[in-house]
Amino acid sequence: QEVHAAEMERTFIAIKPDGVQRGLISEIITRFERKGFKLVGLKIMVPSKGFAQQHYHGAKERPFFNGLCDFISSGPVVAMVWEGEGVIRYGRKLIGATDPKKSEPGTIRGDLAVVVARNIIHGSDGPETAKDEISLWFKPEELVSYTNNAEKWIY
Ligand code: RTP
Repeated sequence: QEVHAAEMERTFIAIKPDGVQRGLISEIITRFERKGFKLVGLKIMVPSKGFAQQHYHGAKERPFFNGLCDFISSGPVVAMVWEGEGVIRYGRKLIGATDPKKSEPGTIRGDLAVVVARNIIHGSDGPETAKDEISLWFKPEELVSYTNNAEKWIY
């Protein structure tokens, strides 16, 4: 396998404890994979509450912050890094609006979730957060760079 010289855009995607408990891991991975994005990091872990607070530090002042961090640390989370052209923005599109009541059908939350506090998935909202979240959840050596055969047909 050839190794990429220039690195492509990457985003951090997490399947929250509700998505894991509901058996939606493969469904979610399938949607990103079939689109043509490439999985370059993957693990399952139960984050500590402190870790959840770090991940959601931007929402510290929100009324739901404490409940959210309790929830995220309540069970296994599937942490992933996906790579591809425009993956940060388009990943958010695949995921759908934060509140599943407003997510379009065809999106992950639109098809698979009902309430905002159980919206099954997280995706970085921009290049800066993507960089921060990837380095919070993954060590550099846990991420792989590789070329797959499909890529020459996707790009
Ligand atoms: P996202 O990227 O997850 O679409 O959402 P966001 O960061 O744009 O939105 P934010 O309001 O910061 O929410 C982050 C996550 O907190 C949970 N949440 N719970 N009322 C509630 O109980 C409530 N509101 C939001 C959601 O899981 C949301 O994804």
